Amino acid sequence: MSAYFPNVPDKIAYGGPKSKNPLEFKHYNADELVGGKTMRDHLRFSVVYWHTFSNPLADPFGMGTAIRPWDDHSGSVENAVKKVDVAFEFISKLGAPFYAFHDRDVAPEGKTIKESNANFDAVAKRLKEQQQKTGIKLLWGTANLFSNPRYAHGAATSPNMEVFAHAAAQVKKAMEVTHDLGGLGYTFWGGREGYMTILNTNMKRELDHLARFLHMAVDFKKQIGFHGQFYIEPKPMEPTKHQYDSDAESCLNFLRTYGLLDHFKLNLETNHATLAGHEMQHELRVAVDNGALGSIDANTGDPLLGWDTDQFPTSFYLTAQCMLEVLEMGGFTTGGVNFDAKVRRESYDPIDLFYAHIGGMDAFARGLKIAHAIREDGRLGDFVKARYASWDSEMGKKIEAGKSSFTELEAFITPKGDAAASPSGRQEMLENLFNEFI
Ligand code: XLS
Ligand code: NI
Ligand code: NI
Repeated sequence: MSAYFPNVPDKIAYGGPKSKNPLEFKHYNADELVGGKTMRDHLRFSVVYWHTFSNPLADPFGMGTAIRPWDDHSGSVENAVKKVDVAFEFISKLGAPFYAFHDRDVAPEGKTIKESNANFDAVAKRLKEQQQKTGIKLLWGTANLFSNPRYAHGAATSPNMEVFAHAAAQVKKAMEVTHDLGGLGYTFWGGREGYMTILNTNMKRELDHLARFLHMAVDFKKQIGFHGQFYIEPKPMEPTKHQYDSDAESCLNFLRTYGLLDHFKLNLETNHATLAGHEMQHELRVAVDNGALGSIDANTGDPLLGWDTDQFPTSFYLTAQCMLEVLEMGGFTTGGVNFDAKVRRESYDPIDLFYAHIGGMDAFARGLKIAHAIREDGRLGDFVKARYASWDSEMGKKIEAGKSSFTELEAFITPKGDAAASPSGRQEMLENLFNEFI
């Protein structure tokens, strides 16, 4: 079945940490148990259609460099159907159980909504056949509401009501197709939901419209009986200067304000956390603490480049931090580790797509083992618990239960003269402890 990647074996094998074969996993061993669960089930890897099969690798200074022998550059439905076969050969060989797409990366947009929908249906038919043949599942679907010039001013936050209506029609279709393909989720990334200048912007009205849009999506979900999880994917900027869904906390606040919290979880992306001035672990912790971590768009930025470079994750430190939070929440349910990442413009060969994904999967597999070992060891968890020990005292418990007052606390602390000294935070010792496991 080596049609498009003839030099790649039918299955990327696990070669172990000593393997020197770049087409073997060093750490990801799908069936291996970590804490009683297979690595496959812990990590739930997913390949993204847009970067892996549709991205020509252009940048603002130059055209695409990607060599993709299967692409005839016609933009035809026939070529899109062929690309499905390429995608499923790739994902099967890699051994990832899931994939994700935007409507417009799988099928070309037509001149009218009708034509676009027909194109989408034609390609979705092949996606369904390939899913059945390979057992690969759709982690989530989404609609591209940011590439077409009609969305230049936003989609659900456009000042133009007809653009809002167009976006509604597009999301309706993307939800139907996702549902039909048995998708486990549906993601909303506000591609241009934000503003470039506040001078021309009615922010309140735009946010109200975005909430209306999402409420309609919730209604439509019920209408068609789609039980997949809805996700919001935060990002603070790019393409707009200020995106409304800027980070985990702001998304949760938005969802809470508009009565949407029960219907959405977060899909957190590493490079977006960086752009928001947060560590990914911070974003994940916010979501976990609110019972709202759904899925991860796994990638990484370059510390010296200030934009969303969407690189494949390679740092064990980063992946261990991510997996600590995932394990803390008890593992993924509907979501997974979705590689929203692209190879560099200089890495234009088809084989580079394999090297990139193998490296990302290995980085997360190793991160999983590190995180599991840190939790089993227990010293880190014990330290944090001990740091808050005074809160387990009688008075601490009373405050936490909402049963104390300023007056009572004044009477409690005044005779003591001052608060007891706080023990050292031991940051460096804990950093050393973390490194013991890397
Ligand atoms: C862009 C986003 C996008 C979403 C899906 O920065 O990460 O790729 O994941 O629309
Ligand atoms: Ni993403
Ligand atoms: Ni991104």
